[in-house]
Amino acid sequence: MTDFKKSVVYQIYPKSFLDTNGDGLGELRGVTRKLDYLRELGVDYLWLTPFFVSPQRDNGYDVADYRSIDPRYGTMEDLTELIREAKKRGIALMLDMVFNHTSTEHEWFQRALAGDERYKDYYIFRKGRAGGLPPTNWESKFGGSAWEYVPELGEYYLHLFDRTQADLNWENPAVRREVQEILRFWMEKGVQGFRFDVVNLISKGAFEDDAHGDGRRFYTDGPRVHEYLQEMSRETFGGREGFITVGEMSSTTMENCFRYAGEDSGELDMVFSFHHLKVDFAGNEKWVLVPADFARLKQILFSWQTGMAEHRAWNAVFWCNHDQPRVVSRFGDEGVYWKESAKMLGAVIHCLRGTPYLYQGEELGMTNAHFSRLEQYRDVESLNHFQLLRDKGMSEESVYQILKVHSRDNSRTPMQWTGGKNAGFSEGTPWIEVNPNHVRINAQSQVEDPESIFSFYQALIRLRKKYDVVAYGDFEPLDPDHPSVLAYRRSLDGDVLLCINNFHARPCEWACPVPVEGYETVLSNYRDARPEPVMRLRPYETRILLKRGESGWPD
Ligand code: TEU
Repeated sequence: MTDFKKSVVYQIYPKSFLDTNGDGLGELRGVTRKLDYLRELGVDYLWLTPFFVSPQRDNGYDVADYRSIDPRYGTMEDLTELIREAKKRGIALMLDMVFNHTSTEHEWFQRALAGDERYKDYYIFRKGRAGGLPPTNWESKFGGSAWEYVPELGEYYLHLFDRTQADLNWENPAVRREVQEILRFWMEKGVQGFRFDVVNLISKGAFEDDAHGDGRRFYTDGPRVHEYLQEMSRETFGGREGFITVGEMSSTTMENCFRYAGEDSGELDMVFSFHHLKVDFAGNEKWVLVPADFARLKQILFSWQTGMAEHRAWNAVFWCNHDQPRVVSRFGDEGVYWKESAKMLGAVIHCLRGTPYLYQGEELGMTNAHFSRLEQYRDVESLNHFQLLRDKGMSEESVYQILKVHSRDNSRTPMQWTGGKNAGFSEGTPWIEVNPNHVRINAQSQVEDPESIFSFYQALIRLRKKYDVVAYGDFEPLDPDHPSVLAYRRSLDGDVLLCINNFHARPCEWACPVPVEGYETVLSNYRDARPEPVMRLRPYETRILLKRGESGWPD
């Protein structure tokens, strides 16, 4: 069985992966068709974002029926075929479970709306305050109030996300039992893992006004969250061989993650945290233009690496997902150093202590969408914020500048398979525009090219399989205050790996704080990247150096 520490997870956004029936939307069969490509890359698990029945207000994160596949994505037979075919290739499937909220079209919510008390207690309904005010001043993550008024009931319901995503009431044991049954249902179908959407928001604390913020301090890492996760694990996947679980933790604290992903806490295998991806925000404010703060990025990554290790807890390590802009556009370079920077960013993640997650197209160096007209945007968050920023008086041009940098649509453009029509994604009209740079950036031109970004990712994945130090080694930052280099050491039983990265387009000098004798370069994005006491690092250069201990070099 694959150990999750030795594994690499590949995230698929099925809607944008491969369309096999010409309707412009990708589906499960598209994933099955590309399994050989994924095996070639070397990944172990596929995390598929939600494909359950959904009105798609938030692209499937608004689930209306947890046990059925949305016909847009295919059928149950398609899924079982995908599981079977993936298994033949040594790949297992992880499903994305959204249990903080359901779609308002879910039968439970519909019954609640009809006044059925049993189902009203599945959600969080509250009376408003005097003067027509909602129960609290909390804000939705997608903009506006987090409360929606239902005139027929004379009450508001809570929605931390879109108003069509009503928060579930985990205090109610019946809700928790429903969740467990749904998990067991999918486990019986043969899935081997779950990703839990915003799972640290499920336990709401006091319903009070937040004088200094948007309300998140009342429901983030809430009072009973650990109890709920332990119960869920115990009743379902806990202790299953080869089963992998990851929780998406929104605005979490490291102390809570010690428990969510602690070796002995019986909650989850690992966590996604996002602090390192807020280094181009102003505090928690995403809808601004702020240059990425490299020193902060390093400080956050390093503190999570060392902190989690000290507490025997495990990180999921990543740059990209369907909510994040493309990393090469964000922390790398789309121009002359496109290839070098994409490879360097890959190296940084894959040598850290944690399970690497890569998002479709990252292995090709796919870039941001550069949409410049509102019609091109699809995401509810982008559309809401366009309006909110305009209402604040910002010019259209400035709003587009911000969306181009931060919109979630950046990562949702179709996978670039070829340089041909619609990047080989669809014969029809894609639901979201294809990036015109597919003529240059595509899988077809990279798979056979030993110098490509794809080949580099393959090599990174092989490193993890070949050398235990990559998966299990201790972590230690090197020269943490250097203004352009991010470097660290991993060590295990006498084996030592150094990962040295120039994060800038300017060459720089880096004096290696450890003697370089005995090291060999196992991977780099430049030729002649030797271990030297003082390294002259070229633009976006990465050097992965390894010294073998007693076990020596394998053949
Ligand atoms: O995302 C949770 C979340 O809070 C953020 O990633 C958020 O989308 C972003 O920071 C807003 O700027 C998860 C899913 O990954 C996302 O696609 C869903 O929209 C969201 O939950 C609601 O289910």
